[in-house]
Amino acid sequence: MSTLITVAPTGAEVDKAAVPALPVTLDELVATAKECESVGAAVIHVHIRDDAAKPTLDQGRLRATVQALRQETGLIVQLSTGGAVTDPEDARLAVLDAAPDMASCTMGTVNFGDDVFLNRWEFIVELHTRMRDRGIVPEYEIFDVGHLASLARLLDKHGLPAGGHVHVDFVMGVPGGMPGTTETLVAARQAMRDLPAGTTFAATGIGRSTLPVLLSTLAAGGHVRVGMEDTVTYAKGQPVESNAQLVARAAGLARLAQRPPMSVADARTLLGIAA
Ligand code: KMH
Ligand code: ZN
Repeated sequence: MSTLITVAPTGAEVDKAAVPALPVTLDELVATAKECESVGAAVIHVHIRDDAAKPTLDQGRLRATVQALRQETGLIVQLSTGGAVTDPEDARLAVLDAAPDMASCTMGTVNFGDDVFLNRWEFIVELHTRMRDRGIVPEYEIFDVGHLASLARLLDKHGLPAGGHVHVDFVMGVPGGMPGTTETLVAARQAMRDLPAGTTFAATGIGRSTLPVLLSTLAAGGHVRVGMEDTVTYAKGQPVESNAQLVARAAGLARLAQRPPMSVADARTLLGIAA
């Protein structure tokens, strides 16, 4: 099977002043998206920033972002409903009003460095249900192995998502979540046994776990997420120059693993997203 590459170019945590290459304006985001598409990305996981480069869930900006990415690229647009740790639930739910192809849905609360990334059960159910009602395909974000048990419970009680396919993303190496190691990746993959047959997984490693997780997930038959949301260091002492640099590296490794980057059309089919 080919490799689905998702790029997460911005995130909510990296500081533009410290990392000038971080795309924060709409123009920067669109330019990054085009470059990443040309080197193998099929999905873009989007957080947006305000004029001061701070994270925002502003409705007008979200809609303009979805529109621009659709106009300028063929990428599948996935909006983050995780936002920043300070974002309230109602604003995170309202992200869906911008009508993206996909949205993230984090499957539980986790310590997030010195902060708490709060995801109450009722909130998760509301996200899952609203997404299904609107035909938005979720990517279930798994920060800890127990989140897979919560996902099995969610699907058992509330049914399959829009499109009928279940896709999860292991976000590894967050201080407070599961470590970004091969052992943990294998444990998480095994813990998927209670999910519907055909469930697919991607993985991303934060910071220094980026490369171990990238190599492990390719070897384990998984898909990959890369981008400056997750790492701003390409190699020891070498800052990331661009998101496309990270996508190109992932695409090269995927080819080496005989699992070349998946086309957007194939990604749509896999994830159950209408063309
Ligand atoms: N920024 C983190 C608090 C997501 O996008 O869904 C949450 C996050 C997950 O990035
Ligand atoms: Zn995110």
